[in-house]
Amino acid sequence: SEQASNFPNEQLNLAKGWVREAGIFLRSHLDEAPQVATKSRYDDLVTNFDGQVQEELVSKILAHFPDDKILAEENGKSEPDFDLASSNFWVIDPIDGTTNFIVQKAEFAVMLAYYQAGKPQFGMILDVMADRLFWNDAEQSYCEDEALPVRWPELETSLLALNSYMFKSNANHLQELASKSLGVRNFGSAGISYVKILEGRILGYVSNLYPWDYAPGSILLSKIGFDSWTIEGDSPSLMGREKVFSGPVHLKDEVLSILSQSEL
Ligand code: 2AM
Ligand code: CA
Ligand code: CA
Ligand code: CA
Repeated sequence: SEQASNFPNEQLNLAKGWVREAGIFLRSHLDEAPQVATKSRYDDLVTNFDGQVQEELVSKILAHFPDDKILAEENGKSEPDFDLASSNFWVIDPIDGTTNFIVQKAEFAVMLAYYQAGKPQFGMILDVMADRLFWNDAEQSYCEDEALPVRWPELETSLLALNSYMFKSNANHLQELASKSLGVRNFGSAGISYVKILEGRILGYVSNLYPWDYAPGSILLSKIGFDSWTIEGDSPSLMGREKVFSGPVHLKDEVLSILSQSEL
């Protein structure tokens, strides 16, 4: 197909190596106490490793693709200074689940997404401690070399992942949604939550997310019959933070009709 022949295989194959190298770097420095700083509030943390991993990924990308653009969480790259609708760009979260990285040394991810002429092409999530890479080509998503099946889960027989900040601040309609499910889980990492969805362990994820949190997972999910929407039912804009539901397409209306009554 035209879509398959245009697929950026060179970028995909390079990015797999770069993300795996980032994982090796992080695992090899785990016995080193990270330098921790706060960002917006006491529980919004960043370490020296977040910046180092991002700089390494950015320099590798720009060495191969000097005209590509970058949208990334750290180091002043968090606002797009290019046209999202027409550019070739990379969205990077160098460590997703920084608090887990600091406190648990587990359940964190390195993530990126690639867009060609403004169109999503591939997402990549490395579960660093499990050393498992989730990625996609034009047709399917994979964990390592294993293709992930399309799924049609139902709420009544599935678990939901919820963001703990949202749950603390206004739980009313999240609780209504949660009560229709088998139970809720909180993983402390958007990337790990997306991995659980891709594996069929979790039905969906409700959270308040930046583009680098939801873009990689959303592209991966699009190959198994899932997607991400704002509470209003739109595609997230890649502009700033948005309340996002990621889940199966066949449950979009049911879930958003519950969430849209709330003031999350
Ligand atoms: P991060 O670790 O890359 O910051 C749980 O905290 C999840 O929400 C993580 O994936 C985290 O990504 C993300 N997140 C987004 N905004 C956050 C914020 N302001 N504070 C803490 N975590 C945030
Ligand atoms: Ca962060
Ligand atoms: Ca993140
Ligand atoms: Ca991060």
